[in-house]
Amino acid sequence: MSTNHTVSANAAKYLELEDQFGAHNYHPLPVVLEKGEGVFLYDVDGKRYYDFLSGYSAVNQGHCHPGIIKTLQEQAAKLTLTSRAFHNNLLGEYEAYITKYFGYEKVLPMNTGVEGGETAIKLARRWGYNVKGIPENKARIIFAEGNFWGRTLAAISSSTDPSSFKGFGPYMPGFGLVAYNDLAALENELKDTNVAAFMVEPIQGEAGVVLPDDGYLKGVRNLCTKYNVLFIADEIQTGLARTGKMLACDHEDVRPDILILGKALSGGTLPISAVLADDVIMMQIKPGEHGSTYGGNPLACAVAMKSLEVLKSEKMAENAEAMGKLLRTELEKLNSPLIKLVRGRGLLNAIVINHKDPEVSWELCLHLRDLGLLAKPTHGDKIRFAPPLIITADQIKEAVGMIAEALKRLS
Ligand code: IF1
Repeated sequence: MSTNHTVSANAAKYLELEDQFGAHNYHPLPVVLEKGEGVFLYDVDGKRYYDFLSGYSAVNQGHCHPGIIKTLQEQAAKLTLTSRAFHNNLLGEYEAYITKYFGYEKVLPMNTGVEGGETAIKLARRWGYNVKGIPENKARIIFAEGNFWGRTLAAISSSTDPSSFKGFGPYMPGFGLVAYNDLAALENELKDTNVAAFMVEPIQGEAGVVLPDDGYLKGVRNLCTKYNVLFIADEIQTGLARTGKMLACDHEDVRPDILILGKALSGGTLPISAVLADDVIMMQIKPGEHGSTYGGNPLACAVAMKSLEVLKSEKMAENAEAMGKLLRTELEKLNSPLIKLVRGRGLLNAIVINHKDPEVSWELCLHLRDLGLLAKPTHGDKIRFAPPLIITADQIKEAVGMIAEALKRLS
């Protein structure tokens, strides 16, 4: 049964505006949404969908979480931005809250995830020169092949995906690459005394939810300690309860030297990121050497504290662990010839489609849309299934029923 590739006449109006007036820097699934509530999204024609992307893990707490929205509305009516030229009554409270929450001495508040990555790299280079004694302008940062941490010129300079970096050179010097999940190769790189840090995602999201072997993170931690290299964990997508623990690093009880958070730090309401580290690293940056207009604004402080609070009070990590297990079990029980494998941790999951034609994954997502579930392929043959962490067992089962029907319609 072929899918309906088009949208309603009502929805088409919105696409035409985007097509005429917006940059064509995305290829979205043809659906036009106007309302979000919990695990559901509603399109302009009132049709309901399960959200199985969660804004790429920015909406862990569910769309328009009532407590987060209430906090947002109240603070927005009071004070939204002072700039860091002046103090405000929420920044210190938020800094104390988040540093205690994750067990670090200091936090540097930013906005987008990629700004968090840039901040972490600047901190690592500065620590490399001031503390490790790397010669000026010789600091190297190592990244894992298959990484994704954003779209800035520094971020694409570390990318192995041509669609990220091609045609945007020249690239940032002082960056190196190492195979993901390969401790021997990593040790080889870290022997270079000019290496200041190794920045890595505990699970590679964009690469298609790629999990390293058990023990990899522990190995990274030990090697970084052995060679006096900073371990930077990019938990922008894996953090904040997504993988069934508060941080993906918690699955191996490892503590990164620099922790980067973003996305769900605001429950999907506004861009908030944070870089956490101890004084020996954070105090290498002096007043006026780094920051941003909106970094640490009072609205973000209020929203971030509430977003962090509800993760714990509503036991979202525990639910992600249980519902993730159920989702993977139910998907495997389908025994679909089109599913090569199911992988994930907590509610960060993906299926690998057993078909080399990337069109098949796209078709499957169109069938899923028609059936009332939104997901999107990544890198051709993987489809990420990452619903909000408040999803229930009955909802998981209903969603898997839709996935089963969509697979049937494909074959
Ligand atoms: C888009 C991808 C995911 C991230 C990790 C840093 C950032 C991201 C591990 C930067 C952002 C987003 C970007 C977003 C889609 C989404 C994405 F498909 F682009 F690659 F999740 F896998 N570290 N990922 O995943 O954070 O600056 O975007 O706040 O449309 O570009 P950001």
